[in-house]
Amino acid sequence: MFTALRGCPRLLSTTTRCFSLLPRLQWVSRASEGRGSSRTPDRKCSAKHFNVPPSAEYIARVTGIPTMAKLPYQDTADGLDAAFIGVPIDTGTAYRPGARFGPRQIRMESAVLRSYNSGTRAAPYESLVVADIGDVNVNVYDLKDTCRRIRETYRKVLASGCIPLTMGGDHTISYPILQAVAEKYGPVGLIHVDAHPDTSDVVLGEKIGNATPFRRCVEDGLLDCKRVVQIGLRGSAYSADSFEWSRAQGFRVVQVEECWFKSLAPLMDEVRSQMGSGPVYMSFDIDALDPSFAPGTGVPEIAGLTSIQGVEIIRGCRGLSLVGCDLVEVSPPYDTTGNTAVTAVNLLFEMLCVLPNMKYY
Ligand SMILES: [Mn+2]
Repeated sequence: MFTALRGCPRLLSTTTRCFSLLPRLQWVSRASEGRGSSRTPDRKCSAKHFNVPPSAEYIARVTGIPTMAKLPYQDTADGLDAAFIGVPIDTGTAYRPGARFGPRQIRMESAVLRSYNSGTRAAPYESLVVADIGDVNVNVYDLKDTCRRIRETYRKVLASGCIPLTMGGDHTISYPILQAVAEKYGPVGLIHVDAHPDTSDVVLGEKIGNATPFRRCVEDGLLDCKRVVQIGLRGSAYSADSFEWSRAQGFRVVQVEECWFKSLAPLMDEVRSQMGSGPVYMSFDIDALDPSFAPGTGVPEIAGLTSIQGVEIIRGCRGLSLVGCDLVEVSPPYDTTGNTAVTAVNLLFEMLCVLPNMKYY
């Protein structure tokens, strides 16, 4: 409705003053937008009907039910090009808990988002039909059952042709998500941004947890190992050659020391060449960023990437055949300012803005 009214400021101000109409102004649904050609006056890219979040120019940020980016909620991925989906678990966390509250906090802080990317001039809501499809109904008592539920949910999401943008949740979730992704696409390229390789074999006797997902992915043949890059790895380790297993699989390992004091745009030129035209999944652990930017996370490590470098990595994925993205390990109880979640919100928006078929002004 907002878009329909954009060209009619007098009508808009009259309408927004009318409190009884506010709930209807929260979202522009595809269903309502289709009624009458005047409702899409300034869209040039497609005849599709899009979901457009309300603008804070007219609808106060603090109003409404907090879906991701103030998009409409729907309970399946049907009809969507991309969907935000939460996986609220921290039962795979080896250290600080709290990531089960990540999706809720990300949604709440996402009220800060606007509809366009001023840096790249991406117009995601003129390009793709996007919605928030809620959370996977996890089993908080049983991590393996949770993995089964994630896998089955993502099978359905992917079968509908939708690209999932996942809000974690601890990093365990990338394994069952990639099981579903590889079922559809075969072994995929992976851009893994993290302080840690997450390639342990067994931790405390367990094969499934937030330190093991990418070891399991390799064992299951889910990754095209020559098209895997791990960026931002650092910290104290259990041995001196902690990243050797990754290199032995054919992964490119970019330790954080290679990232210090420089733009990562040149690195991403190389990563795009490495990924080629095949399907690529992006997994972004918020702990890749320095704890000064993102303290609210499970296993913080100092001397990490800057927020700017995080954005450069994601913007450097433009042009790739991204088939899914996740942003994991936001732990709101340790996020005393909320800025870790705000950072996660903006990184997820940047992910949305590099998906295939994006329109840029
Ligand atoms: Mn991780």
